[in-house]
Amino acid sequence: MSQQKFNKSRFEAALTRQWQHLGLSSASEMTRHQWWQAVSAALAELLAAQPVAKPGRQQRHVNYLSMEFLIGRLTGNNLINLGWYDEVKALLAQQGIALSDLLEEEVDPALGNGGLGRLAACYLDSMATVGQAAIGYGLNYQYGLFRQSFDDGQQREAPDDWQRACYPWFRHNAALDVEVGIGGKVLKNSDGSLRWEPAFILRGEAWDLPVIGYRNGLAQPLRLWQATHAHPFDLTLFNDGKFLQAEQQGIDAAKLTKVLYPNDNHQEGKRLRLMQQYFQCACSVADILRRHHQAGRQLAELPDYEVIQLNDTHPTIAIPEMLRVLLDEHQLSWDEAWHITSNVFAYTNHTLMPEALERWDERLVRSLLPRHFVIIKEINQRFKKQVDKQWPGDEKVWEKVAVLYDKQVRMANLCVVSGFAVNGVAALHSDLVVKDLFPEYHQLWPHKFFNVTNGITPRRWLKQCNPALATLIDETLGNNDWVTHLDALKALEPYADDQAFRQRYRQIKHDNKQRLTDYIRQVTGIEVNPDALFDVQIKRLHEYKRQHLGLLHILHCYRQLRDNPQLDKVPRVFLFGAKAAPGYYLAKNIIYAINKVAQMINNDPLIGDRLKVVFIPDYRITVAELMIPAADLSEQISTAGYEASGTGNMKLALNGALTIGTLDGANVEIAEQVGEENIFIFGNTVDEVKALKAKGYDPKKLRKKDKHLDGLLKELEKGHFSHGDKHAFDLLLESLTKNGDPWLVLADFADYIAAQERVEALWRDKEAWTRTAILNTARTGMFSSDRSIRDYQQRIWQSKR
Ligand code: GL9
Repeated sequence: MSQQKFNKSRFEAALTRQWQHLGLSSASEMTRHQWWQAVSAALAELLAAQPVAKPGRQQRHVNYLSMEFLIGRLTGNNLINLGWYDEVKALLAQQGIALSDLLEEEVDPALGNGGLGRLAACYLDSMATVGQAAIGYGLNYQYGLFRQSFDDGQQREAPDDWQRACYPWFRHNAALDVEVGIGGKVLKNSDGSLRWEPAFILRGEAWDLPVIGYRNGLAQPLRLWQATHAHPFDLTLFNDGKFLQAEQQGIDAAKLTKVLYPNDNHQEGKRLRLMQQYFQCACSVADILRRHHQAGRQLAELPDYEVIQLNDTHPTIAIPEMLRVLLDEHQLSWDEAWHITSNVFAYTNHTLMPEALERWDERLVRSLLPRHFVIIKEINQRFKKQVDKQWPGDEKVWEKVAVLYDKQVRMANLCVVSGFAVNGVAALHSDLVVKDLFPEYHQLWPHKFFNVTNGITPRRWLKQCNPALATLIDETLGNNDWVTHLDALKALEPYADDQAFRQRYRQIKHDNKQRLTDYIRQVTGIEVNPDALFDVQIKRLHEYKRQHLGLLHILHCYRQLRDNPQLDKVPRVFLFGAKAAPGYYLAKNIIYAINKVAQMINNDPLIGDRLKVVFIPDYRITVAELMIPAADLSEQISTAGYEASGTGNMKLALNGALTIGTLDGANVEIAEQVGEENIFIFGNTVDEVKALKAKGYDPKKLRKKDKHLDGLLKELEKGHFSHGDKHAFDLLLESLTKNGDPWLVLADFADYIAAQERVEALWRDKEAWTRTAILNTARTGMFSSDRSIRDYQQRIWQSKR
């Protein structure tokens, strides 16, 4: 496939239809927002004619099931992938409209929480680009992730009504509507087989967004299901004059896809969430089977043509749903249905944290999905026989591997038992999945386990967000092969030693920092100096990610300058971007602490420009696109063993930020790629963390020994940053001391400070710093999500089963 040419007159005609539709008499009457709408809708219309990727021979079609797709703004990205950006820009310029202004009108579709949802979006981009036929299946939430603001430093949440009803990239195709049952009971047929009689029927509407391959003429759907009631009006009630009641059921159905749950690495266990999961899975399974039948294929052939990749355990209920449809609606035998199902599903694990591993109360599952519960019990019983053979009478093993245990359904176990592949998301993480999480399963089925290291799309995360650097690379290498073959950046290595190149590279970083400086002024009123070192920590707020370790370092720097005002210290701007789940009070307390410390430092005349701390509100994809190209230092400081991969770490390194980080997740592979001398590694390793915990780690002892650290904590305790309020940071401080410092913040503090000193030393040598930054860009090509997708193809999707 090759790029589709931009057809000016067709585009103009489509654009004209848009403003005519608005009842206007000329394009010039449109507001800027209407311009964005009209341009996007016109493009969407032209795109409807794009072909979808056809699976190659021997290639299975991929169904990527995810509760989250954090896609970010689409219009600019789609223009770049289409290769039409410059033409549309020129055409609009003739009308006095700046394309870049118009693109600012788009509200981010924030249909995800963080890394996991963004990964799904990068994978869709890469599948379309490498020609892997695929559909992304998710939910069309009315409210995306909440909007964040700060009120005297405290996080406030507001609903994110992103106006999905008039989002111009959507296409709704009523022919794809699906009916989904819920609740009710299981009945026995005369032949002894079972049948589910649901209490309610919902309707799932398919809302498609186009995912456009990079200049290859391909577009394929991201299909987001939206719930409505199958019969929005109860006509009997209506005819009885009970108008309000008549609409009642419709209102309940709409609740289902109203809001995205805002948790990160944490399960809440809410009934509505399980309903969302089931709704998403039932719609998707029905759609997959509909396409399969439409292609004239037999059910038994499903595994030859389709693979269903589960993005974490959130869509696990698709497994019993597939079995239910095959057994009850197609009358297959258990063995036939099992053979099909167990060769179709593959599962990606994204976390080892126990509180994130989903378990559902048996009673809840039974009440919402009685037939599925019977099926899960059957899977469990059959699996028990297998376990009994391998470990006769060993209750300890069974307790670990059972799908159903203690009146709970364990979704990860259901995935491993019922799927043909399980993968972790970085080399270290995949090792831990086998060794710590699923050792017994690995013993049973070693062939099921894989690693696929995460990746990021270079289209959005370099070409789009850092156009100046992209152009420099194009010019230097004499081509733009890197956009689809990121390994080609290797050829930049020699330029690390070229002073003129370094000068240009540094200037681009500086310009990006200036752009961010302007944004910071606009949203926070804080003035920062673009010549300072921009030290960036952007990710969800979570204890294991240790934003509070970053905070301790800030306190350390502040102390240094107060103790010695003449100290020649590298000027730094500490930049944070992070949302805390609304119910995660400790995380919110960390935000509050950072903001209060920021207020004091930013207003301390003694400090001036030498230290600034900025917590940028409402961190989201669009803000990441501004911050990443402007970062000098990338903070990746999680407790080793807890960050499964990280993907921000990859984006930052690719854009020339140096990493300060622990040997965790993909940091390990980043260090391998860029070389130990081009990264700042510190802290306890996974094995050291385990050993420390095993021997009974006591932060209080550590604090007693380290007077300096003790002094920093005391300042927080005494209300120095909180107008004398000694309890302002209780949650944070209790976790660090009284509650045993579960994330080993104090244990890594000294080594972290030492690593930060190495950062300062290198920063003082501008040329050496830039050289290292260039090597980071040149050597992070393997973190392209195109590579990840090829790994999935080779190791999982297309492998012989
Ligand atoms: C996560 C991991 O925590 C990250 O380390 C990983 O990079 C991503 C993608 O594989 O998955 N798992 C998880 O639950 N989240 C992740 O980011 N959380 C969110 O998406 C908020």
